[in-house]
Amino acid sequence: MKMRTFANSVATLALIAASGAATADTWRYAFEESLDEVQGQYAQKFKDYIEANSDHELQLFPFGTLGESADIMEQAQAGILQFVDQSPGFTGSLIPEAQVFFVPYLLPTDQEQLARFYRDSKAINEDFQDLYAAQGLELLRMFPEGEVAMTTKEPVTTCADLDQVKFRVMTNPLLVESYKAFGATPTPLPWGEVYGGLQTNIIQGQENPTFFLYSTKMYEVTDHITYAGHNNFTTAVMANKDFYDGLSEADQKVIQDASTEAYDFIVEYQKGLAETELAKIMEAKPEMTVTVLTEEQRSCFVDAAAEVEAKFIEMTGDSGKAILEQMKADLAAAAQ
Ligand code: 6CS
Repeated sequence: MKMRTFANSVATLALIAASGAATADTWRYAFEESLDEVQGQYAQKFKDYIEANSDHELQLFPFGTLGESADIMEQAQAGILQFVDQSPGFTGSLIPEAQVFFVPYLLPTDQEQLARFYRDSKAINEDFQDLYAAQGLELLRMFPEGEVAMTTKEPVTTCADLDQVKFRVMTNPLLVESYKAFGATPTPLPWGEVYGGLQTNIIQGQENPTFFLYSTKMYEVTDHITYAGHNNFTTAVMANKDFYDGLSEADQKVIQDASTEAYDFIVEYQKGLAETELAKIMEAKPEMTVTVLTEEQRSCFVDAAAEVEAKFIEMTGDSGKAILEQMKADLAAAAQ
């Protein structure tokens, strides 16, 4: 090869390497639910967008294929996975501030307000981005999965009914404090142990959004559904930060655009989902009771919120306090 041609080829290769443009890679994305549940629907939209707008391919790994939530997070931090969906319910020990999502009654139940909040919130799109980045993660998007309901073996109409109830929560210290304040005996467990735990009576209650109560057949192992309006399930999708930072600007843009596309889709997808899935539960098990607590009935849960908020600040200090205040400001803005 002539010297000039060789030099040109080296320069071209260097340019390609710098831009990262010419490689068609296979990226791996794991999440905590199945393909037809909310996280799986989001992941499929994200994949479709990436594959339609780049040469890259995305491999999806639903719940169970690579382990529990804690396992897929480890794999994402190690760079074995490029993308991971882990809910703050499992991120509490890694990023204590992420527990803010478990201060009861902080998030509204109104779907439109929530959709605006997750999309525009400074706390989420700036402050949490920095906190995730410090753990080697590029936070791409947080989104809601629906109001959580308690499912139990005995009826719940007030906090006193949770006395002596071993209540499964995600492995999150503040959620433990929350259910303590509600009067229950909180039992943190990974998701894979919940159905069996209820079946064998190791636990007698758990909480999750309505669609998940149907899809995971929680109605088979509990008899009562109670809505106290105390929380909305939040989840988060992120990329391994070294991987993300090493991408070309064009690839980063495709990922950001895919996140926006998937977000808009998932918010729309969930409209009316709680109602349709509750109807399916009632069809499968007509004797299931469904109770929406009155204001009076939920007052003890509301009262517990102040205690849990104080606990959150005790656990996270100034940084948690700042996030909490920012979230409140963002929620107020989203209410308008
Ligand atoms: O309660 C849980 O552990 C699970 N709940 C939902 C709605 N998604 C994934 C998570 O593992």
